[in-house]
Amino acid sequence: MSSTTISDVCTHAPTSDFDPYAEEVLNDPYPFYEELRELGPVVYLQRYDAYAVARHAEVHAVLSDPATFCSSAGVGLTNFRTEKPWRKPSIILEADPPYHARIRKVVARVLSPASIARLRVTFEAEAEALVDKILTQGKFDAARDFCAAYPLKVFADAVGLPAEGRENLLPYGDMVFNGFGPINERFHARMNTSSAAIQWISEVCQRENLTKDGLGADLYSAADAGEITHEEAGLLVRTLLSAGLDTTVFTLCNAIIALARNPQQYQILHESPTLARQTIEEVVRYDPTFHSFYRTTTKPVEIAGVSLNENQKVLAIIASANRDPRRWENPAQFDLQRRATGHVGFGAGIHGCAGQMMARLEGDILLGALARKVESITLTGEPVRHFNNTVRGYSSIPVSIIPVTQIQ
Ligand code: OVM
Repeated sequence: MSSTTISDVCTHAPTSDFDPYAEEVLNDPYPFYEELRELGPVVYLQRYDAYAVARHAEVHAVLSDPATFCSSAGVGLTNFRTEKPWRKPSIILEADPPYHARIRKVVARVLSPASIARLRVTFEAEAEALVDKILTQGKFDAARDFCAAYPLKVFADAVGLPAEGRENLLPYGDMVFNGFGPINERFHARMNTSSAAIQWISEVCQRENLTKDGLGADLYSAADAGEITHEEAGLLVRTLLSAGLDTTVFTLCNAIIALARNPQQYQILHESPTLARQTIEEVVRYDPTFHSFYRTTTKPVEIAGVSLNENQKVLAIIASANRDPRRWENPAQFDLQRRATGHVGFGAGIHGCAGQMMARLEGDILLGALARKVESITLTGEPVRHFNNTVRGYSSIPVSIIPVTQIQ
């Protein structure tokens, strides 16, 4: 009678009607995240029949245990065990060990610090040229002319894409990231206008449409060496194009907004441009592009005393973990001199962002060039938010900048 079973000591998760995809949440999710974190370590989201973890410790724990919290059932709301994915699943993002490890090894090598180091000289020259261009403009749209322009040039060149048709890249990524949420209006609206983008993407993933010396070609070389198949190489080029543009573009947007709204922080960066790398790190902690993704339980499991059944979707809210006061001092403060290491803005564990060194390289170089040549950045109007189910950024950031020399 007095024997205690696991189910006696486990509590149920508190229920919430929180909607991660509501416009007011996407506009400013942080107050909602605070509420979720305070509700408990695990919260049941009744609208979506999913559980959410919003504290740093649980987010980290979920991401670090892929045997229990798997990715092969999809990292969006759609459960691939019971529902049909809108596109062929990613062979790296939406895959589990041991298959995942074989694929990841190839991608990790292609995107390793050693292999991307050769890009630095070109990336630097392009960053200098872009900063010089915006300096001649003085007033411009930072989202379009700076944050989008740079990755669309340097990353797309690095992959080995043709110059023609790059306008398809951001709409394609927008669809992919909407697709991790519910199949809602936002998803359909983008899907309806994107058949040309899907077509273009599938063509440029083919070997004959890529340059011979880019990252895409490197993936096909791994196929020649027998590490992956040629079809897998094509799917991994698709991964580079899905995950590599909107993400870096929006991270640069979030950096510009954080710096423009915290002029004393920009001043610190301006005085010590080598802090550019730390700035990117703090941006990815403070206001990460990627807000949340799901895992699916492979067995009954307990998280912080709460029992979950098998085959449950669990939403890991990484942007909330990055603001958890249990982990960070003054989490809502943008402080580029803080120790931001340990944030989960690039995820964690075996699925941690494979392109993070590339993202840091681009951000470091571009913000460094900006910091050296620009005295100050001022918003000249309201930034326009871009609404997407999974990633947060801007479609327009009107700014004016003052060049260094003008004041000297
Ligand atoms: C992929 C993929 C797509 C979007 C994001 C991502 C954050 C990966 O197709 O593999 O990682």
